[in-house]
Amino acid sequence: MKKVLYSLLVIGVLGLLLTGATMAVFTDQEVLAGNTVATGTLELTLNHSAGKPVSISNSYPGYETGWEYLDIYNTGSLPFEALMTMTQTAGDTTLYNAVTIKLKTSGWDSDCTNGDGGEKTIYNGLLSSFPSSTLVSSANFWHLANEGDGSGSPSDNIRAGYTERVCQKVGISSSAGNEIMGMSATFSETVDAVQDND
Ligand SMILES: [Ca+2]
Ligand SMILES: [Ca+2]
Ligand SMILES: [Ca+2]
Repeated sequence: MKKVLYSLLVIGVLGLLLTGATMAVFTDQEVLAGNTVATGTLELTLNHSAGKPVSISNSYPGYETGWEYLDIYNTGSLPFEALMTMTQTAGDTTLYNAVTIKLKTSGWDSDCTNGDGGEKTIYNGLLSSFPSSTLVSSANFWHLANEGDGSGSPSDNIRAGYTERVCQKVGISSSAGNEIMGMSATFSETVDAVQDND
């Protein structure tokens, strides 16, 4: 029995030696050094016309402001989608529910009022019915920011270094009546910038 074990041990050692011998191969190696990964920045700056935020007094059913605007400026290094949300922050909800808003892009130039063919309506209706997180940077709404967009398809983003001008009018529904007399309401317009992956 001892002899058999000894024999097995010898075979094992020989096996290891043989294996060791076959593993002695030539090798070579080159290194490609200096790979670096860095992240970009996603940053939005909101500018606006002198008439924004609106401060309307003595309004009435059927009242409407002239065109004012918000400029959504991509101050980061990555393209982003711009989404808008309207929120009542104070005052009478009865009046808030009678406030109307028109949103459109300024078209082929920065002028909200010249009615060029690129001016497209984003929303026209009651402020309280404005869908939250509405995409306002789609090329369906033609605007300066997306002209010749090379940052992906669909063209639904604002490129780094570019500005989209969102024109707007605020008014009071002409179907409102005495129930809104002598009231006041305050609202916020929130713009969210979301990383654009397509
Ligand atoms: Ca225009
Ligand atoms: Ca895009
Ligand atoms: Ca997108």
